[in-house]
Amino acid sequence: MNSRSSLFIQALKKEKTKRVPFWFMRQAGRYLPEYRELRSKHKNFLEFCYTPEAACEATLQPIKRFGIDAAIIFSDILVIPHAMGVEVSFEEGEGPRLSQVTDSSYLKGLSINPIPERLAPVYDAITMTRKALPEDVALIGFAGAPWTLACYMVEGKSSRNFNLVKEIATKDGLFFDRLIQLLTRAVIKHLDLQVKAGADCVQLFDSWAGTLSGEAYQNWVVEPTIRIVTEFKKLHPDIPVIGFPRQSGTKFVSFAKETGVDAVSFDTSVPLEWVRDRLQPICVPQGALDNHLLADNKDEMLKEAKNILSVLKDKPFVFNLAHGILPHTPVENVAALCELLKQ
Ligand code: 1CP
Repeated sequence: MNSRSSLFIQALKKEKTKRVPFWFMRQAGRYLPEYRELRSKHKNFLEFCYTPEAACEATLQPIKRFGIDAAIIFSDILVIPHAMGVEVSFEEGEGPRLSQVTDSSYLKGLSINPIPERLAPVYDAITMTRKALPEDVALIGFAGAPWTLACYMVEGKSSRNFNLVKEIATKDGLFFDRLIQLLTRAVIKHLDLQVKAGADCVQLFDSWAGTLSGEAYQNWVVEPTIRIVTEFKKLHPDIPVIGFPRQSGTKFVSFAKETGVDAVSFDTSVPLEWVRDRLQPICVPQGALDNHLLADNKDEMLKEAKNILSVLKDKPFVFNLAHGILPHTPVENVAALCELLKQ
């Protein structure tokens, strides 16, 4: 067995597995005491991400503690805008802050050329982590999808409704299309370099896909993903791609069909029986235990995990959460879930 024939990769390739493989979004993070300890040694979050030894250690922490089937490299989606020339910082308790990109005049200052050099620490962390991981644990590389990256770049921070980016995408389509095209090329480059460094699979996080509908969803979520998957597969035909157009509801099906991703990470916006009947026949579903249930109600959470397995285990499936592990999640709840999933 090697990492490219691990349980997780087998499932993504639609092969039958002896049990359902699992990993969790944000499996490295503040809920782990060893993460808080490591994090306290680095004053700023990006500096932490760009220190290969630290990123490698953070990636390995949940694997050592729980024996999970896949590791996700410790980094962030905002390293792409940062490498392209946007100012990015993470203020304690406030989330990300970026210098805004709101019209075509800002595009001159952005380039994808510095990506290989500026993100070299991420690729070094991947190579280091791949060497340190057990052979049967897959390593996931990732990027933010163009729409979600554009949300942060235009707004300059997180937002409740992303009104500004939607207004600009509608009123200045020429600018917005150029921004999305530029980000699409950046994402392809970053995913390519992560695979060359040792990633066994990649995931595309479109966290704010669910804020769009109709033609906008098609233009800014589906079309860029088609281009990313097409170009990526030319470079790495055997590396699985997982799409995560969060909160897409019934659009998960057309997303899967049109983009050609191998797997779709779904969430609690769709019922499990619907996932089994509509999504599982066309791609490998990944998901989708409620992260709040994991944090706040251990007994109900274990019941729901069993329910998810019973509905989806008969065809290729990867167990995950609907969204990342919350910082107040008891470690004990995650441990109990892992025990259940390994049985
Ligand atoms: O100081 C800290 O510990 C900061 C918290 C933190 C962490 C642990 C941030 C800031 N990023 C990360 C790591 C991270 N981010 C990983 C790797 C670790 C793992 O999953 O185990 C990954 C895959 C991400 C991806 C990411 N970053 C997404 C997509 C997934 C999602 O949550 O929807 C997004 C939207 C971000 C932006 C971001 N980075 C950090 C925060 C607090 C945010 C979200 C801000 C917001 O709510 O808009």
